[in-house]
Amino acid sequence: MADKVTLLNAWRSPFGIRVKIALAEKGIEYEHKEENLQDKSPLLLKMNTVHKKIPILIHNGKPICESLIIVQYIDEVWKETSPLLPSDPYLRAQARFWADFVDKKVRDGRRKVMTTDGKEAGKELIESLKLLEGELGEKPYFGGEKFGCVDLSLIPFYSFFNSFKTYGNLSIEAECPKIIAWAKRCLQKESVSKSLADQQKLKSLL
Ligand code: GS8
Repeated sequence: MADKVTLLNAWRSPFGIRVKIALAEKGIEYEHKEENLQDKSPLLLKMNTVHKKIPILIHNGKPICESLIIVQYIDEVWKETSPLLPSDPYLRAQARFWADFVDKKVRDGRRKVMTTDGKEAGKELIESLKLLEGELGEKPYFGGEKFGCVDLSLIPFYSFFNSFKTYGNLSIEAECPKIIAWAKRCLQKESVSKSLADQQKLKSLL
């Protein structure tokens, strides 16, 4: 039986974008269902009874929730093509650590920049991005030569870097040039450029 894969998503969700990139990297065909988060569908409420959030991957009728867990699930189920996590247990743990760091520091940092006066939060965010720059080092991607889990965890937030300027008087371009160069490298990949939120549409919401 062919796999039936459905993604419940909202177009501008950085978490949903992670899953779209993972599916594109693996070349998996799926149905994309856009959710209105102000009026969630009965399917969403049934498939994520705990958090009631997108993204949700439905694989042959069974739901998987939480973007990083979904990405790891995709990597384990479709393991033949484009591995997203290293096979070595230590390197896998490192990749999970940095993906988790993105959630704790970049995601939450972005929220703080947008909801507080921005200055202090902006500084913290830059510090986190600098730590990520250190981890990236001279490698093209976080895992080395190949695009992987840490890259796809962070790249959806690139769309919001421009808005950081507006909120916190920040220039990530000046402070973290390596991250910007890395982001531009990622954007050259079709799996990334096709999955990111529409920039014009995003700008019109700011
Ligand atoms: C976050 C998902 C999330 O915040 C993940 O998947 O990694 N930790 C989760 N989803 C938001 C949309 S993106 O901002 C959502 O579904 N919000 C609906 C709500 O809170 O009611």
